[in-house]
Amino acid sequence: MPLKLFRNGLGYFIIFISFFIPIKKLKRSSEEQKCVDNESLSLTLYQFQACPFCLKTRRAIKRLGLNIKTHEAKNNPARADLLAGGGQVKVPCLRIETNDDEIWMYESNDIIAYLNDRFGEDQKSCNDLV
Ligand SMILES: N[C@@H](CCC(=O)N[C@@H](CS)C(=O)NCC(=O)O)C(=O)O
Repeated sequence: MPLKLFRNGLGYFIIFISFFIPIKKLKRSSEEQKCVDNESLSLTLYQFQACPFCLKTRRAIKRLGLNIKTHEAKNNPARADLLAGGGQVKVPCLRIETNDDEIWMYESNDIIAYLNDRFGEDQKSCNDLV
């Protein structure tokens, strides 16, 4: 219990500090942003508010200007959904819905790499829309 309180306190302290560290947001045309918003509908982030790895992931999401739904996995039903879908209650986890399947991606570094690859400066989709 004291360890849990300490971890939560530390998490919120890191959130507080990060509030003062600016995020340089990626610039897009409104057409590109609409396309990105549309693609983001298929993504959901399961997270804990005070988790540093989740904060890192949320900052990457903000930098990329993505409107991704987030679910607080401390509570049900999100916790139960995460366990049933991904197999473990570990955050952050990005649920990626495809046409006929879904992927539950764990590990903040993997999630950030995936988002950078899909929506970053050299993005593969929504690029150079007129
Ligand atoms: N290497 C992982 C670490 C993730 C991690 O340790 N997450 C913690 C929260 S900060 C967690 O989900 N712990 C399980 C629990 O608290 O039930 C990452 O970078 O995503």
